[in-house]
Amino acid sequence: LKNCKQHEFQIGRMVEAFRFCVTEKKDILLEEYLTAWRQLIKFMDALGAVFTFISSEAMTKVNILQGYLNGEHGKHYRTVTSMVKYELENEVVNFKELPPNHVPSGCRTLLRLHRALKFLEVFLYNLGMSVGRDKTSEMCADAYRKTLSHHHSWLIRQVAEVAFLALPPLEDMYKVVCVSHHKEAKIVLLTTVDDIVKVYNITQEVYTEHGMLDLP
Ligand code: 1Q0
Repeated sequence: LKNCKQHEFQIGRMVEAFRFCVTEKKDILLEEYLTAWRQLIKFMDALGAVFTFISSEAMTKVNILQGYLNGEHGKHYRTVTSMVKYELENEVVNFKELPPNHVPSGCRTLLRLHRALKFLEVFLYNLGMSVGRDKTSEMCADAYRKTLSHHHSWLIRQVAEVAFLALPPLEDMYKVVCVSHHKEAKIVLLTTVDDIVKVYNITQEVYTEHGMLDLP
């Protein structure tokens, strides 16, 4: 794992994007949301080949949404609320399972990232609250079991558990957030968690309101 000055991931840039994506009207700007995700993906890639499988899965979701944003109905995809409204009105939200060759809706695609965001929140919280001697793999597994694993098949859960074992130790993770000691890391990580929570809650509310938390 390279340190923060060398590699491209900067937690600061990710946080900034998560912060910027919240509008005054408490909506989420999709473009900024995807920017934050691209930063995260860079980080996962920097962790090594084991995580490429996970990051490319996340990238697929980001690309689907970016495709809608750049597409002919792009203006309807500016925010989460406008996307939901547009897809509901045009009946492209697939409430039922669709054939595999069908292009997934923006709503179901964002839901996958949204669920993963909960995992990230809990993982960063665990990292921030750790007292220094905890294992990153255990903190990661704990976060995963409490969150994202509920939405994954048995097979994917096994793959995830194996990947966690390849996580670098805490000090190396700290280097990524550009901090050298524990107290500083704690502040950076817990501030990040706050910003993620805000984004998560807004999306969660929109999806709850429209009964879209279980899109297949
Ligand atoms: C760095 C640690 C990474 C830990 C990743 C945990 C998640 C593991 C499981 C991912 C398996 C993905 C395989 C495919 C899953 C799909 O079935 C699923 C649903 O999609 P679909 O189309 O089949 O209905 N897809 C997803 O759930 C999307 C999953 C994306 C995972 C993104 C995880 C993001 C986490 C990043 C952690 C970064 C930590 C940064 C810490 C920096 C500060 C020290």
